[in-house]
Amino acid sequence: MSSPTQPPIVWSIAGTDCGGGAGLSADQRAADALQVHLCPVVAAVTAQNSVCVTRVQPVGLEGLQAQLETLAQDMPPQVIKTGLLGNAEQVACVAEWVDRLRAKGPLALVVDPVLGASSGAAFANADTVRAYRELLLPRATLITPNQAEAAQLLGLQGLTDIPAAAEALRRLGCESVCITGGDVAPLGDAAHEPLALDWMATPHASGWLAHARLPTPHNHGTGCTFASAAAGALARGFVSADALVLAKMATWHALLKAQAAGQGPGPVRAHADFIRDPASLPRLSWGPAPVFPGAHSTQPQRPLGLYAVVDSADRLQQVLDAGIRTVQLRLKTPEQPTADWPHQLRQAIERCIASARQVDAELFINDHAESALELGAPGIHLGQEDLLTLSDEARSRIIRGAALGISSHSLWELCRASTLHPRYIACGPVWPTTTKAMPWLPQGLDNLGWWSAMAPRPVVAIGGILAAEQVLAAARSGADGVCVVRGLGEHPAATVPALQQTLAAGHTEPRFAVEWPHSSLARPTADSH
Ligand code: PXL
Repeated sequence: MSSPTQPPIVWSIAGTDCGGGAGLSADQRAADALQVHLCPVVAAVTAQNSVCVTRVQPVGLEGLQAQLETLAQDMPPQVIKTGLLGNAEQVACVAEWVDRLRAKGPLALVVDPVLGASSGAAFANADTVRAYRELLLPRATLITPNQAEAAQLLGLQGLTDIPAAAEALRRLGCESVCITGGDVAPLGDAAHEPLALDWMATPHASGWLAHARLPTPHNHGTGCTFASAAAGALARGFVSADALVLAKMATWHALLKAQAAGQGPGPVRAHADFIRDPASLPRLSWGPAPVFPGAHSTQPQRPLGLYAVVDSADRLQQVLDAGIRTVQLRLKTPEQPTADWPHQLRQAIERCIASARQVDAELFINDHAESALELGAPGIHLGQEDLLTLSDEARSRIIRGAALGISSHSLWELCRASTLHPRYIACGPVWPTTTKAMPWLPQGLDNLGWWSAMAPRPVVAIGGILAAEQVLAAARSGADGVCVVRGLGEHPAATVPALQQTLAAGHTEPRFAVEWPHSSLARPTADSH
């Protein structure tokens, strides 16, 4: 009876908390927030309240098998998430089921290695820890240990180098790792807000996921919420890096909504509203140092409007004459540059700077950051791959010297771009484009609308925008700037005025409703992960 509108299915194999805080209670709230269907498979029954755990009773293997067998016949999962598993036999049972289900189709596995309660009670003996290491980690798409659990899985007393610990865990076979920081003292000093930092290491991106730490004592179920939210996001088709961004958002928002229930720490409360709260968007560091520069220079407030990409100083002059006031100069270094190339490049940049200055247009030089800074360019546009090759020092030199525009294609790239307080964040490709070859799926108006509502800086819609209807739709999605390349035609003076009118009209019309974003990368489905 499955229909296209059926929500994705996540099995959570975990413990109950009769106090309604952690375990399957938290998992259920997180799944509801992510709008996926949760099948709560009970692996252990705990007796606990908000202050202490008094008993942990693993269910018998037959009882666990019966639940899984029954579900498999009717409700096969996109994702299995494990929480509190009661013993090594249960861990082995889950591993077997993962293999059985993967023989039939793709299945992601999220392992939250619950080795102890936040109140201090131990949940796992040495056999269980070994079973996690040998049976579940090698099958896991993503694991979400806190620092104490990561150390235990690695057989260490504690962690000194968290990124190195994440790599060591990945060498045990899990595809992605996020070592959460909720169990450690916050980083921060009098001058900086304390941060809640989680280190993520995934095939697509690594870095510190950071959020201002919320000053609440009510944090019961934070780890369960985080792992279940990540599982829900994987079930919705996001890759791990994006799933972790969504999990961080959902968890931060759940902490914001947390309330006491009992005398001890109350439960965090995941809620579907997290996806539309711009304050919930975390930051992602560019490298292994948790560097998040403060907002710096003041930036122009005017709308970016129609945004042109040009490949010569002559074309730049044409689009300025046509009335465009935001331009990117994209000069690709030839495959076999002549001896004169550096000179030509500098000359083109200098001419463009002078032309833009004359009409007070904003000019962004694509790439060639060193030359652009040296020649006093007002703006620089960089892709994330290029920014990633730079040091933190080099990135901060760029943002001190020029306005910065940054491309972004995924949730994690949006979070990374936000750390540099750019003049704008580009969201693309909105529609399929032939201008640039890339792995990203079209963002569509749903992602563009979400970016525009959530990004802390103005958003530029880019990619495949040729016609007036597209400019209108991009404006109604909330894009501040709209990039048109080929669509300006050979004679921009003939096309620009109408496009500018359309863009302005779009900004005065009611905005499209903000929808859930979709994944901008296809998740591999063929192999076991
Ligand atoms: O937060 C880990 C956790 C998981 N599952 C259950 C728990 C706890 C912590 O208290 O009680 C059932």
